[in-house]
Amino acid sequence: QTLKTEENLSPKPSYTREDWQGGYKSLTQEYDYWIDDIEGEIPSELQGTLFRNGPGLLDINGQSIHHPFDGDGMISRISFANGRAHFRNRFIHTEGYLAEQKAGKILYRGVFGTQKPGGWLANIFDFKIKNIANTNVIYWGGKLLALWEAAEPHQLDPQTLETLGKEYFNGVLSTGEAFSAHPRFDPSCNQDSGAPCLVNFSIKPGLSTTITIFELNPDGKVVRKHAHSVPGFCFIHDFVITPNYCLFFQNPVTFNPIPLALGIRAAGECIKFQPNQPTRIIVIPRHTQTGVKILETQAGFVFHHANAFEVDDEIVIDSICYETLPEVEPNSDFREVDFAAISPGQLWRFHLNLENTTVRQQMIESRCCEFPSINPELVGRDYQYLYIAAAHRETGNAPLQALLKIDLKSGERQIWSAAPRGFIGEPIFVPRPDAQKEDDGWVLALVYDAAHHRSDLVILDAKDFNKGTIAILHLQHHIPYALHGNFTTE
Ligand code: 3ON
Ligand code: FE
Repeated sequence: QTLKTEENLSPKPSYTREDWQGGYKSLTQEYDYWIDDIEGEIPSELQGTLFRNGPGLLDINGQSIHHPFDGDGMISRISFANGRAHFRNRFIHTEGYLAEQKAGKILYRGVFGTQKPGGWLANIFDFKIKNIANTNVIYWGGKLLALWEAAEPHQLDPQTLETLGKEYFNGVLSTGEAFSAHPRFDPSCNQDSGAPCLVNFSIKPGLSTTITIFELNPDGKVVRKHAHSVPGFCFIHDFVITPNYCLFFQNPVTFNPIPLALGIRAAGECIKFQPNQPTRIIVIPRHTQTGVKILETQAGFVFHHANAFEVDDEIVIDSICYETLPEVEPNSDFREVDFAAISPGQLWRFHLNLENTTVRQQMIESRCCEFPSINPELVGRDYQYLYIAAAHRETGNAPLQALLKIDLKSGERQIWSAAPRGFIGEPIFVPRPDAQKEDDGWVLALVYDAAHHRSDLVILDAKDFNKGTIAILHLQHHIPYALHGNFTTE
């Protein structure tokens, strides 16, 4: 439905904090059932599996974790065939998950502030990292992989979701080596005669940072790997690709390891945003060993990019930008966050000129938004349509309650909102088989419905958000707010 302007002007928020908080309750149970509580109809052409990953536990046996990004990874799998859908969820059996479930208490420090009970004395000089495998899940080379950016992937059985072990790509990764949670799928790689390939990176931060690029063929084999050292500390969560480049935003932050060492603060709490330092855009050629370029633009913080493409002598990058990175504070409760005090994510377009190393930028969407999705055939290519989770209201920072479709060529917007009691996660665009048009397909998203304390999977027609949902699949339980996932037709 289209939002009315009076609604946006009235001071009443579009949600209550209590409703929003309901999506941050742990889900301890593992389910396995056919979804039969459905409004509307599942399109029979929608065939394949939606995998999602995110923190399933917000506490360990009643001990609250400090931040959702520290929560143990849980996979949800919704498979579609012949107009029916099946749900299954399983926790990833990481070493940390198994040990903590057995002990019934927190045994590890988390990157985002979770500390072992017992104060700083219990945490001092503990640099051990808990690979929680909670950020993304991909199906590639016949393997289902749960990803977390600071360590190696976990391989899972795509049917049962049983954890099979850690994945090292035939010895390409070493123990504990990172493999980011944001790979990009190049639909047609010019190095591989047009075959698809997966491009990913790893970050090894320090006084200078090593960025390693991996390219995997459709069999899941690493076919290209190269490493580059860039000056300064990097906190890089995501990147974008074009046919010829990998593009990274080096956010202006500093890292002070002392409170980490002393057991007072976790790693993520030692990162400080530097508003007077520029953001650096690191341009790494995919297929030559030399030619890394670093461009500078104004300060800002980017977690996620939507897409990038090459046009004439420019590279265009679309990204969700924050004015600052709010610090994670040791004695705070994320459930009590003051939304109004935090800058919203907004969509910007950057134009890079590699010849004279200049950057131009313009804001495309000022409404608070996160979790962009596009047609997978257009990754790295000029594109028209972007789907993104957004706040119900046009202005201010607020939880994500709506889905926004942006036509980047005409500027037209379409919005579908689950407010006041629904809260939305990452949308995924799924092309219709044999689609001819870029937006011929569906947008799938999980919505937490506070009225029933359960989650729904909503299916929208990507061509027309204004006609409302095609189907709403009511799950038998809630799914804690998730991070990322993917749809596979294999
Ligand atoms: O010194 C380094 C600093 C650092 C922060 C060492 C390091 C590599 C261990 C490290 C680790 C970074 C990690 C593990 C980052 C993980 C991030 C994560 C799990 C999620 C990020 C999510 C981002 C966004 C924008 C989520 C938005 C969510 C909503 C709008 C609400 O649902
Ligand atoms: Fe992410």
